[in-house]
Amino acid sequence: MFRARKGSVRGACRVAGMAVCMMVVGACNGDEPVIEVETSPLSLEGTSPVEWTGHERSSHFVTASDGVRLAVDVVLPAGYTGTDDAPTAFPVIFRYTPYHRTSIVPGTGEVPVAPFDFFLARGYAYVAADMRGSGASFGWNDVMTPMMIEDGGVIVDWIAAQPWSDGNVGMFGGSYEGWSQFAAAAAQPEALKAIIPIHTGWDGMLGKPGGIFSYAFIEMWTAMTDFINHNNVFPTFPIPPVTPVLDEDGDGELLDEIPVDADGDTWFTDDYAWPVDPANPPRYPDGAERTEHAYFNATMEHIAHPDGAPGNYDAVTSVRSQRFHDTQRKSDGISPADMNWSLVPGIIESGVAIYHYAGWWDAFTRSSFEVYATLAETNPSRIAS
Ligand SMILES: [Ca+2]
Ligand SMILES: [Ca+2]
Ligand SMILES: [Ca+2]
Repeated sequence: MFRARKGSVRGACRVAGMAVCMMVVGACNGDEPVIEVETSPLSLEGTSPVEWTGHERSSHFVTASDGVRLAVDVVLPAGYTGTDDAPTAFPVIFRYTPYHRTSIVPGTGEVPVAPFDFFLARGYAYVAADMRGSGASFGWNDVMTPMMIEDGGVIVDWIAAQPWSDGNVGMFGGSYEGWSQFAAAAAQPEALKAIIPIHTGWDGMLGKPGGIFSYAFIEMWTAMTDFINHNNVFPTFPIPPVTPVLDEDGDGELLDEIPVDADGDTWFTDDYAWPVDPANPPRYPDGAERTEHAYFNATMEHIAHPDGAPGNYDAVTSVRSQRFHDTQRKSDGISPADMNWSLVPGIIESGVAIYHYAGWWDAFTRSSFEVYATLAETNPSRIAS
């Protein structure tokens, strides 16, 4: 761990990133230290008092500019125990994720919100959104699809317009959820004040560290996201299906909105025709009929279809095809550089405050330092390990 103040060689680091930073620090031998890395970021000193004992969750669709419906969960503090009048508008912690905004536990129908109950107990609202092409959102994606940038801004603007929001939004999350914070910031929504990107997956070439295709990592990640984007129920898989947005039969239950896996292979996506065949529509655990089939239709939009209908692009193929930073990929014609460095002007213009958080042995330590070094002089910035 090195502790040091900001110094004259930071510009070099801005360009070259972590590896060179470490060399520069070594060369400076402590005389011209570079980056101050905080080493006690988890202190709870100064946090708001615990004044709420519960929460209320609801699900919504927010419509993107191209009409794609994005699934958003809103979790508000409940059970106020403070002595002042109970607040009705809250600052908001927003998580923008490809890994399910919330999951519903098979068998119980429970929808856990931990660890964000920490914030709820202290008077923050928690909002989580499924990226397009994931969870219960409609649409399709490739890795870091540019429309996710605009979507992030749309959702923050939507949050700011709600009566339970006090107009101040902060974001939190790691890896892809670190990138999504920079994406939302680049859209410059006025309410977004601060972000906490953790071991950020920033570089569009992160699947090719040093120029070499990290096949094992990308294959594993692709398989995992394929499972969760199909809302598959696999007995030993740690991420249950995403929480349905609509209670289409209005009985207060949500598990019954997930179609039956008719042939018992853990996937419901292979059991029914899509578009929905009115003569043989998806079946549900309660045997009741549905009209919209929102959960089924959203999930099916994530899937690559043999007839050429849009679906999520295969990440192994996508990353493999990205030979250089400026190589345009087939799915949407963008390059790895379009996924991150092109965000920088918008992030600077947003003025958002950034608290980077990384571990020395995380997969994306280099990314965290690259982004910190790039934005440290333009945006209020701190970094911790
Ligand atoms: Ca229901
Ligand atoms: Ca099946
Ligand atoms: Ca029912």
